[in-house]
Amino acid sequence: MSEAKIPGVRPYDAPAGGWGALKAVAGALGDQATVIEGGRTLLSANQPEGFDCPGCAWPDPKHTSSFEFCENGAKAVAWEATSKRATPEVFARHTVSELLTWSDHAIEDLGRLTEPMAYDAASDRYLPISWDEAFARTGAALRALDDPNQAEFYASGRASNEAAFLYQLLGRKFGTNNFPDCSNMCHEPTSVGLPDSIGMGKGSVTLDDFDYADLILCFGHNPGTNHPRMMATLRDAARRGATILAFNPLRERALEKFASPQDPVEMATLSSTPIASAYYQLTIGGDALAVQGLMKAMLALDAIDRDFIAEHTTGFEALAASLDALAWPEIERGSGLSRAQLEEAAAACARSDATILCYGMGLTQHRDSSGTVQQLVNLLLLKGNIGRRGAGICPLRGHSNVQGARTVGVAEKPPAALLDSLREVFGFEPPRRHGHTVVEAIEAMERGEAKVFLGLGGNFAVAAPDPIRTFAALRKLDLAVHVATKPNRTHLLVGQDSLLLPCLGRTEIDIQAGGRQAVTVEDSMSMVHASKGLNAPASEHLKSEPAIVAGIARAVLGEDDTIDWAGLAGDYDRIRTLIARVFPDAFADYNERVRAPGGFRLPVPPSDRVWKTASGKANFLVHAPQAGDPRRADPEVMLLTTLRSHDQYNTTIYGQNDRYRGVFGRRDVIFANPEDIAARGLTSGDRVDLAAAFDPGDQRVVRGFTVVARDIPSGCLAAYYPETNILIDLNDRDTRSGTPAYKSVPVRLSAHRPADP
Ligand SMILES: Nc1nc2c(c(=O)[nH]1)N[C@H]1C(S)=C(S)[C@@H](COP(=O)(O)OP(=O)(O)OC[C@H]3O[C@@H](n4cnc5c(=O)[nH]c(N)nc54)[C@H](O)[C@@H]3O)O[C@H]1N2
Ligand SMILES: Nc1nc2c(c(=O)[nH]1)N[C@H]1C(S)=C(S)[C@@H](COP(=O)(O)OP(=O)(O)OC[C@H]3O[C@@H](n4cnc5c(=O)[nH]c(N)nc54)[C@H](O)[C@@H]3O)O[C@H]1N2
Ligand SMILES: [Mo]
Repeated sequence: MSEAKIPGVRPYDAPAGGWGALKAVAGALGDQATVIEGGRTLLSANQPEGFDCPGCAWPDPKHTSSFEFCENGAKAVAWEATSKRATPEVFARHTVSELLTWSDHAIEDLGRLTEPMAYDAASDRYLPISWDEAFARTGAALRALDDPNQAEFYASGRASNEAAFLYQLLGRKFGTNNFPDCSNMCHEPTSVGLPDSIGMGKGSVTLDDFDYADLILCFGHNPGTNHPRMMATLRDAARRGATILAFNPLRERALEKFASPQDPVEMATLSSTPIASAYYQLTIGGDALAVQGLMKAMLALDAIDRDFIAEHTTGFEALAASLDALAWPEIERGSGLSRAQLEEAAAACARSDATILCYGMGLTQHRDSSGTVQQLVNLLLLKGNIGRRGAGICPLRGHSNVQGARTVGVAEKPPAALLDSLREVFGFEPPRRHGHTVVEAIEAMERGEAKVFLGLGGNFAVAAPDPIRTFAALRKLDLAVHVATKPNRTHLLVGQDSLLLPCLGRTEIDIQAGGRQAVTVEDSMSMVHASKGLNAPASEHLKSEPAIVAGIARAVLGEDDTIDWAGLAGDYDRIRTLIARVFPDAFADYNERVRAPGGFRLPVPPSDRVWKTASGKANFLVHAPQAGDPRRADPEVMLLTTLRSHDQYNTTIYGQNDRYRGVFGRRDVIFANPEDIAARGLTSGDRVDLAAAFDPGDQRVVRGFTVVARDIPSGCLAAYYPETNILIDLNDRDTRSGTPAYKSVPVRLSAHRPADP
């Protein structure tokens, strides 16, 4: 494979981190003209008195006394603290139809929204309106609905606990549980799979556990790009001799070697630390069978903790029987790993007295992911690796507060206890009927049943699968209201009426009637802490998210509503007091505890081996084994996994490089196995088309991308999201959680043929 000849594709041999990362930060700050303020801004990220980095949900070390360096955190901060502005004058120059022809990067790169705007169909432009009018229009549209379930309250995971709590209160008082949430596209299999297994839908480890683990298993996540601060933790673990094993179809550089930009020796000598000692390149979607192979081999070694199993679990016999019935050839075929490889990894599991299992989107975005998550738990339970120091399950959450928003009630299937508590504290009867997930919300819009969409952040339409159906569904709305920091494509898919409400970001000073405010967030490890911005707001017209939600609430529910919305938005301590009343076990003394440096940890019963399941124990759950993906019976059908590049944050594309994968200045590439390329009469570097495998029409095609040979298992392809979302069928999702199967998209690869005119 002569990659050197492909424009923009060249080998990148350096470790992850290192000087490349420092150079990239300087570039990101320069591009957004945030150099002077940005430098100061960065120094406050994840400091006890600063703001929570909007980059990811990895926790902070307890004593953050020195700046924790993170390239992609720096990009996220620079992107928000930019000096570019999407003012009314900018919108006056471009029609919405014109903006729709721009790239996702170009639309957001217009900069920060500065004033409330409303779509004007006559001129096909967004024009400024007053806040009062924006609230009044939203209130009127919601009140005009025949049924509160005709509204959808979407949330993306950057909203603070305070904003999210008010949002769910507004939605429920209005009368619906329609809270489609970005987690429906992300870690929903964790929220659905873990409770039946261990009684809670969150991870069980703390950051300290990584200091004591013998073995760390990494399934389907790319920390060098998506959780860069995790690299410091993995590096420390590797250096003190812990074993790290990676299970990933692609060889991700950061899981191979990492140089810490904070280590003067590594920086001066250009050396690095090896991370994973073995790298298992399983087939896309092969995780459930790989884990079953690991367990089968562990049983053969008798590497199980019988006392733990007897005292703390149910279902072991059934699991053992299912593994017994599963033949090795089936495991090998379905996982793409050999028996010898799995036995080698199982031996490492057997040797370890404390194992942590980390996983990300490579595991959760398939058709059977909730079941796969339960298999991960089975593997840990075999040796009692939950609720022990140095051991546990570690789902790597996405957005910086996606977990917190869920905790405080943004959930389309709310637990009865939450609704009972809301009734008691607020004296109204909350709706009991379950609401819509993201995909269900799209279907409801498509049918014309959902008429008003509110988005608290995010880029709903671009993040979702199937733009052909999803974009058309949004255009059917009576009203869309987008609370956002920057413009994006979802805002341009206008129906009858559309409003853009500009909000403060994490980095900005938030002053309300009660003085300067801090918000609170929860990280991947259930730690809750405060976040306080320090930059001047991007515009004097911005409102905070809690203030916007309160403004909408007053317009919808009336000025005489029994909830003092204005008072709550004026002083967030009062919101936290209410959160503490609704969730007394988790948030008692919220205001006091969150003021302690580092914050506090929410109760995580599995960490103490308390199992809030129906059986009162941790449950081994049998997962009907499925050897490989039946859709691949046709040898021409390949599975595509859709990934993030190093220069993007979900649908926000910062730049065109994916440095660690050796791609520069472009995103239109498809990684494929060299033999698969040859078998189709192609050569690495050729232009190709990728078509949805089971679609009768010819619209679901990505045309003219360049195929690049890579070390990836046969039958597997990888390409960037969101450019490839057109290939993903809306109906293709995890059967139990509804999470779109973004990581196993059946496609056909062929030589490029220009579209028919
Ligand atoms: N800089 C930056 N940080 C981010 C984000 C971002 O976009 N940019 N996004 C945030 C969000 S919302 C999230 S959810 C997280 C996402 O963080 P990740 O979960 O790391 O996200 P992906 O880029 O989707 O990478 C998934 C990894 O899974 C692997 N993979 C693909 N298919 C399979 C499979 O079938 N099995 C296995 N075992 N592996 C597979 C891919 O090769 C890739 O390494 O990051 C968060 N942090
Ligand atoms: N093919 C494919 N599709 C995927 C995925 C995949 O791996 N493959 N991953 C899925 C996952 S894991 C996720 S989480 C979703 C992401 O889905 P979303 O969370 O909906 O998308 P983002 O791209 O994170 O949203 C970006 C927008 O958020 C707004 N924003 C940024 N900061 C703030 C803020 O502080 N407040 C407010 N109100 N708005 C703000 C900006 O306007 C910006 O344009 O995408 C999903 N889609
Ligand atoms: Mo996510």
